[in-house]
Amino acid sequence: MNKKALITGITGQDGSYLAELLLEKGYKVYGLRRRTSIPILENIEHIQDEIEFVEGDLLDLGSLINAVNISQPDEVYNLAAQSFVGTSWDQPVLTGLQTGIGVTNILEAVRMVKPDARFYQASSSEMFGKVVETPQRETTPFYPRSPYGVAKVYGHWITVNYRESYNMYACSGILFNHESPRRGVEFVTRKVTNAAARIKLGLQKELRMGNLDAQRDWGFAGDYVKAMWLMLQQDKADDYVISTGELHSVQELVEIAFGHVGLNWRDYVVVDPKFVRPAEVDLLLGNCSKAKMRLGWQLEVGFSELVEMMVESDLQRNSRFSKVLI
Ligand code: NDP
Ligand code: GDR
Repeated sequence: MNKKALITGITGQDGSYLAELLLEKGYKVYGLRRRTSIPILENIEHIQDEIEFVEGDLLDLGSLINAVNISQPDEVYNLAAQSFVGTSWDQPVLTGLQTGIGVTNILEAVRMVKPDARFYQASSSEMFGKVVETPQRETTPFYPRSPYGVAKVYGHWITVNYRESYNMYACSGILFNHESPRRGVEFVTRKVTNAAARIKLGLQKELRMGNLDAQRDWGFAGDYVKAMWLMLQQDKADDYVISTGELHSVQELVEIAFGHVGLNWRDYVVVDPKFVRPAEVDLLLGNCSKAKMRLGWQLEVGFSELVEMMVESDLQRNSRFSKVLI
């Protein structure tokens, strides 16, 4: 019998790569989708016929109970969240509900309907926030610096708590930034690669940015979803850091992206205080030795390769518009 998985956040970056991976492995994939006035399925257009969609929302417990009931999953991946850190200052309450309390809702649905299902929670390096220890690992104390980070800390601990309270197989993956051509355009990597492509094609004149000195540990989303799956295949549920162990600044990202299309970034990039955050996370660098040792997880795509892959994809996507304009 094929395994069954329920993925929340299936329309997002990670949901789409995870759905592809599970379909390849022969899973029956159910995707929780919320109602929108215009459906945006860009990331999963190519596999939508293979996915069974269930309508629901993390804020609506009844809809989650229904989704778990319909799918009777062996594995549940909770990837849904208000995931943009910047927006979390503009909508802190909604972020708290979706990114924090929403985790309790889905855990409750699983506990009530299918308590033996294995559960994955999408935790985040944003929980580390202000540097207390570097590189950061599973035991590093949390010091979140945004309403998003605070909500993720709640989601993390409620997952641990359900494991300890109900003996559920519940894991929390503390993933560092991971990117791809399917990344939302407001996140810094995609904002930069999209702008480099558009400027090259004559569709945009400049790029307005926030803090160029921020440093991150950026990996490829396609590699990271493999770690999510591995976490649910172990004898015992546990929490794992997933990262590359390499640090790069936003400025380096800009240099590589613009360099790839033969432009000097200094001619186009303008620092705009509008994009500087009220409280910044200066540096995130992960130590994922536990995942490498216990899960046998490995990454395949390096930083420059990732940025170049994203620029190439944005060149292709945007050249459609430039042809229309010509
Ligand atoms: P995206 O923003 O691309 O996707 C978020 C998904 O959540 C979308 O499918 C969205 O649906 C869905 N969603 C949002 N709110 C609700 C809700 N109330 N009910 C149901 N669905 C909802 O995020 P990513 O794919 O990048 O990230 C996946 C998860 O991993 C998130 O939880 C994120 O916080 C976390 N994470 C991400 C990291 C990264 O670097 N990408 C690193 C660490 C953690 P819709 O299409 O309808 O908007
Ligand atoms: P982050 O990702 O906040 O780390 O959260 P983002 O790409 O938004 O920012 C990374 C860093 O770049 C700096 N920065 C800018 N960021 C954006 N978006 N736009 C800009 O113009 C800009 N200029 C500089 C930011 O200040 C920051 O330091 C991501 C999300 O995917 C979360 O959901 C996830 O949990 C974490 O990664 C790990």
